[in-house]
Amino acid sequence: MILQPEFESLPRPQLQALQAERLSEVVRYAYERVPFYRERLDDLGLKPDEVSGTDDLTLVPFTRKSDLRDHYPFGMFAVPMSEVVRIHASTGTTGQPTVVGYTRHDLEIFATVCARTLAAAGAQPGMILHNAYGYGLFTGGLGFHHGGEHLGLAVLPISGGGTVRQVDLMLDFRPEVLACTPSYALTLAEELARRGVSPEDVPIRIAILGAEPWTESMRAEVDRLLGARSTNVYGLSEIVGPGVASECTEERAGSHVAEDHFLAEVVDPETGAVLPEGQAGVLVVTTLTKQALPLLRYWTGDVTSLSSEPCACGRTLVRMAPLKGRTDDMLIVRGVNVYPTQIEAVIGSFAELTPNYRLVVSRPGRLDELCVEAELSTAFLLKVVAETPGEVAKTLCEELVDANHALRSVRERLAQAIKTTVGVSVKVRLLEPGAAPRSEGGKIVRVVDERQLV
Ligand code: DLL
Repeated sequence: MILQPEFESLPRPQLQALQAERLSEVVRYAYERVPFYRERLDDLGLKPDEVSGTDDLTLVPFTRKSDLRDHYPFGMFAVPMSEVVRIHASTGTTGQPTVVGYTRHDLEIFATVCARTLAAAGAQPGMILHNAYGYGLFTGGLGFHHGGEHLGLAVLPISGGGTVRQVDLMLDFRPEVLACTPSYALTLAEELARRGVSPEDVPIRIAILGAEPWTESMRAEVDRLLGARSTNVYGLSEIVGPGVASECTEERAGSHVAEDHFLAEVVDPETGAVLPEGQAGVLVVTTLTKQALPLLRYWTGDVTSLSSEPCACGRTLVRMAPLKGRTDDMLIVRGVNVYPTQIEAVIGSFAELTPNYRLVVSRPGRLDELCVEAELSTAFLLKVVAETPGEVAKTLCEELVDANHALRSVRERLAQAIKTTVGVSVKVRLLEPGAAPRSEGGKIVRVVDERQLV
């Protein structure tokens, strides 16, 4: 279902005209109300009316996370606190959190784009939404809460964590719609499988997953275990939260950007030049309608590409490809750029493994070492145990793997496949089922870079 066809299916020339009009308004608004933008543009000798169309946007410099940090907490707000009705913050891995404010109007936009996301995934009034995104400073929980209510869903504000209770309620209340991170969807699926609930008996039919990178193989696993059809949702707190872009259930091939509210560009990470459609670079977003925290050309750090190819769902909004990673969580291992999602995709092609893994980068000598800790599936390990005569050790130690042909083969084939696709030699450590980190509702930490600790 398309919630707002008047915007989501607007012919592109009209959509671009709307963007141009809103862009010139927001540039003037930011210039008049945010000292940071006034100084920036004055320093360049740029008058706000010189940015009258989207082509002029390249005149405006990028806004970076460090700019928000330098004006911590409220220095970039464009309205007095009397007009702010909500504050969120994202806890970065380093430094101060990024603080975001919303006026009542901003919250309406936030609820609307989340409602669009739910509708695009197939949710309809009358359905129950099991909302397991974290409630609190993180935007996921409250974003989908209000989005669900806006669409007319019955929202269960369960938040993240407490997996056993989540599954109890899921089996009692029978929600059709699940919203959470992809890693938490797998945690829930594992708990359901542990209880012997088969996918046909899991009530969930629609899962709206995002907030962290995931792959097609992970999607296949979630869909299979839950008996659901999952879609991807992208967003970031600085821009609004979830709902900046979302997949439609028809194609599930890239996320439609809510372009009437957010103008997307993809730029070269080195030169900052705008890249043509189809080329991967850093996503840069300009808010077109936000009041409390308007952002001009915000450097998201997320690596993607755009496509305006027509879509079967009828939306005309440009689509962004699933994230390749972030410019800043890209690992450089012995000079090779490695995105964790590339390794995740290789792991996903092994039936013997679960999608759960951890990457540990260290520098034991002078050279970097990347260890891929991959988790064996219960079914495969049981098969190995059944076929192995004699006593089998309870813990999966290196010696056991060395001594067992089937386990050794998985270890070698995985290392080889990663070497071929990613171009870097890795050490593989096989973990017992359940031993890799699991999400308790939040974003999962899959990469440990021990090089930074020395
Ligand atoms: O993660 C907002 C959100 C909540 C999105 C719920 C989707 C669902 P932040 O905590 O500010 O906001 O983190 C934003 O998370 O820049 C991306 O690097 C990453 N991210 C978000 N969605 C996806 C996704 C929320 N679908 C940062 N795929 C972004 C990959 C994602 N990465």
